[in-house]
Amino acid sequence: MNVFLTKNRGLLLAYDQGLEHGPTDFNEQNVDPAFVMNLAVQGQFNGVIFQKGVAEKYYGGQVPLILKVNGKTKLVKGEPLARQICSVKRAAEIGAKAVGYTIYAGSAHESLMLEEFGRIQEEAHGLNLAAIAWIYPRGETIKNDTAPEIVAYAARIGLEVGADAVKIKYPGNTESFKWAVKSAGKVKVFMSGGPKAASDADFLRQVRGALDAGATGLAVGRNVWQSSNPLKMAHALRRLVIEDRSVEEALRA
Ligand code: FBP
Repeated sequence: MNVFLTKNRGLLLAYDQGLEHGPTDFNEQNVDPAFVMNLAVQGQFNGVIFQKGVAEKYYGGQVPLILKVNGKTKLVKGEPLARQICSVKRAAEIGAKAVGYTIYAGSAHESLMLEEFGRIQEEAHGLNLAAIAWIYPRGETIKNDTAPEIVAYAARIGLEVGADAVKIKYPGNTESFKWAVKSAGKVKVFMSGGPKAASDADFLRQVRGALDAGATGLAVGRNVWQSSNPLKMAHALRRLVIEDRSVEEALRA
């Protein structure tokens, strides 16, 4: 995981939403993967997250790559299931330093994803790649995916299944996230960005809360590339996450 860290903190740029949500997330500028690749470089991100197709055509090599090896569209209804769609070997050939895999814990299909992640984690470690698990409790039985005990459970699942890092949702306050970070043990915890917040300051406050709880960093997409000034937001996040500044200081410069 060290390749994704500066001063033990990491700021990752996520851009797999084209598969997960479709172009509805995009505007004229950020619909172009080249724009986001350039943003990852200019914004000095510690990593960029692509699906295989985007990586093959747009990954420039200047920022460490996390290749998502499973995924699904939002066109399908019912209990969520995202199966493997890229091999670990192919991820390594494209230049990835880590593979990413989403586990919908609580889904009627979770056993398939747990089994698949188990195999992928072993293959990734065999090729010296990190294995990062997006752990999103979801499905009929999950009433509130940001309830503190659900977020902590997600974090713990990451430890149990052998992830090097987990990407989990912020439960809304530092105290609850502290328990999640503790539950993850030696696994690095990244807060997942989520839909665009009402203001930049609101989003930065959530991230500050996660960092104060012991998070290693943030994996963010929409709150950066949907911003009216993506590069400015990227710089503010870098000051917050890597330089450990306050929200006010991060917003200033
Ligand atoms: P965002 O910062 O845009 O929320 O990206 C994080 C992420 O995990 C993406 O990697 C993924 O495509 C998306 O969120 C999944 O969103 P959803 O919660 O709708 O499944």
